[in-house]
Amino acid sequence: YDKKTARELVCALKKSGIVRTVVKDDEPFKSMDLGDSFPQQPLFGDDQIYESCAVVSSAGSLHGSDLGRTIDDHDVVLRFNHAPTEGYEADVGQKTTIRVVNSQVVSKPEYNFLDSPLYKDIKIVAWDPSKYNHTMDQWYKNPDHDIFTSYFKHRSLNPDTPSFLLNPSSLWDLWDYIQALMPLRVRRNPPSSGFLGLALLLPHCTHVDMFEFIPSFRMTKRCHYYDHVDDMSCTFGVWHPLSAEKLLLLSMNIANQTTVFRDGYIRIPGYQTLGC
Ligand code: NCC
Repeated sequence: YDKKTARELVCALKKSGIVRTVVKDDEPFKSMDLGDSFPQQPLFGDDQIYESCAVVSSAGSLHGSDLGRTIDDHDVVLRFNHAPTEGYEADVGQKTTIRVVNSQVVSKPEYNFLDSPLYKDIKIVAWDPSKYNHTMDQWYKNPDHDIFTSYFKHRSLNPDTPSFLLNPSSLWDLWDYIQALMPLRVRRNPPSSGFLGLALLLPHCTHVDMFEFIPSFRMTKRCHYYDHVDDMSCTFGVWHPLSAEKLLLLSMNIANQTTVFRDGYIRIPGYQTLGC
């Protein structure tokens, strides 16, 4: 992959499939009369393009970064899981347009998915890994964590919050893309929420800035900016193919090295910008 240009890598990602969410007519939800629970409007209109988009990783190296204003200057700001802004505005900003949440956050009581204001009045994309090649019906019967109960409850409590379920086959499209470009075998686990966030935005942004996905000089062993746990596997991966994701994204980057390693973000041009 290192012989490919940024454009070739980004356009190949488009070719691997636009990320899809579950829609009304997808089985088994249609037959179960749950189809109408999904939002009527799509996550983005087909032709909707934003000038600038920010993907804010939850990395420990955001701590002390002072990137908050730079992040908030973007038209769209995407965050992950329960990563807070309150109390961390100087480093991560305060604007949130979309949150990508995994099924642990949706299903486990300690994250308070149904009641916390973090998950209201923004767009939400919730995901849970299916097994490779499983149908949606098989996934519904055997999710990794029970995402469905809380997701549908959240829909009925907050009908005006556009919250979507990711079509899990999109996760495996992304995995196939990563594996096809890697010289080594990649463990068959879905990409991290970070990679998914980028793939969601590339069709709809002139460019996407990803904050501390490639660790800057601020990197320590710290896992998250919002807690004090030290764990290098948060940055380099243990279950997700996170290092492979990061190598690929660094090759898609068009920002200079000062921006990447001192300021702490990479810039990836959107599909439309590149004419993919
Ligand atoms: O930690 P997590 O990830 O919520 O982080 C969101 C995204 O930020 C990027 N990241 C994070 C930390 C770090 N040091 N470097 C980074 O680059 C990654 O791209 C990551 O995807 C997830 O992807 O959903 C994940 O979720 C956590 C956890 O479930 C939630 O935070 C809820 O507590 C997973 N941790 C565990 O299961 C223990 C993590 O593996 C993946």
